[in-house]
Amino acid sequence: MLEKLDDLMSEFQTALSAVITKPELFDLKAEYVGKKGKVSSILKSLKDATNEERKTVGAKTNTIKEAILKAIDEKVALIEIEEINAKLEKNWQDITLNDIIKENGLNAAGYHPVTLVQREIEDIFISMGFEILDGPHIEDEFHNFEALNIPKNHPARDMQDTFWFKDMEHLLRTHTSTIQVRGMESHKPPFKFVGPGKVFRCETMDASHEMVFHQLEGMMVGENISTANLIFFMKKLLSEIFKSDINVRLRPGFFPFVEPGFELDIECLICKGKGCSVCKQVGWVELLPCGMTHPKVLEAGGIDTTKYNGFAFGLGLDRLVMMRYMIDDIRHIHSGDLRFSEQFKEY
Ligand code: FA5
Repeated sequence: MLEKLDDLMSEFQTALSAVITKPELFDLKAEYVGKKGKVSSILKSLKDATNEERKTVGAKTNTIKEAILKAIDEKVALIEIEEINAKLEKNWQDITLNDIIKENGLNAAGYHPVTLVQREIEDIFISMGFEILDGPHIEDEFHNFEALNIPKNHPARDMQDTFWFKDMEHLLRTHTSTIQVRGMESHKPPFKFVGPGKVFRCETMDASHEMVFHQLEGMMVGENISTANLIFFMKKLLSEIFKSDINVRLRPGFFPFVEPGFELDIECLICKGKGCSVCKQVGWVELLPCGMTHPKVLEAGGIDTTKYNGFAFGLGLDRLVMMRYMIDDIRHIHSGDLRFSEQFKEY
């Protein structure tokens, strides 16, 4: 009987080494240590054996059963590692090998069009000596309104529908002009910077209005800054981005933080000025409001207005992206739909 058990163990080991998959392994387990398996039938056959035999054979059978179960557990772990390795081998991608990925038509990651245009604009301004600044999405009343010459109860607060926090002192910034205030707080003139970022307004959405959208603020403060300087930088920005002649118009615009203030519109490139849902049938798109910084704003920022002045602008980044890539509805930009973003894939 003891010999029979030794044979059973070596038979099991040979069978185990031939097993490749988990189902095969579970079949083998049932065959040897299952309820009706080979080990159980040896134990059952002991009912007619002597006490002495039952003791020695019983002990050995249990040892063998444990050895089989242990070997099966080890084999499960081995098979699982092999399965993972096989998956990795089949699916691995070196995301740094973009050219190879592109050449083979594989599905590689790319940047969102807003990121692409934002980076391009940042490069344009860096090349002209501007810094890039950032600011928080959650702001206080001072940075979003008061320091920008929009005191409490000023009708201009209603120009931007605000998401307020319960304390009615904090809010989701409604524009990147907050970055002007933070920039003035942290810099001594002369300085020039741009600050891109998300802004939030509780607005009804349509083809050109989102509740969460992007702006890119710009500010330059120094001695004898003029409207001519402002127009130079605006023209430079648009010519670098569109790389072709586009029709623009400058008209007076009211913003409490600039005086004089302007609205710079571009002819709608979606309909070529004929009128469509993006430009609300007027043929022009509001893109780049700007103006000479109001002295009250400079003073709130701690700047000596007897010596310095400046300009500021607040570009509507999503609308620029729409014009650049002929996107006829702003809601595509935040859709998260890969069929949309894959069209702009650049690396
Ligand atoms: C402002 O937000 C001012 N802070 C801009 C500014 C800065 C003026 C510095 C002067 C000096 P306005 O609310 O017009 O202004 O928004 C600026 C631009 O953001 C608009 O021209 C438009 O291109 C874009 N924009 C405004 N509302 C939305 C919206 N709901 N969805 C998408 N883009 C929008």
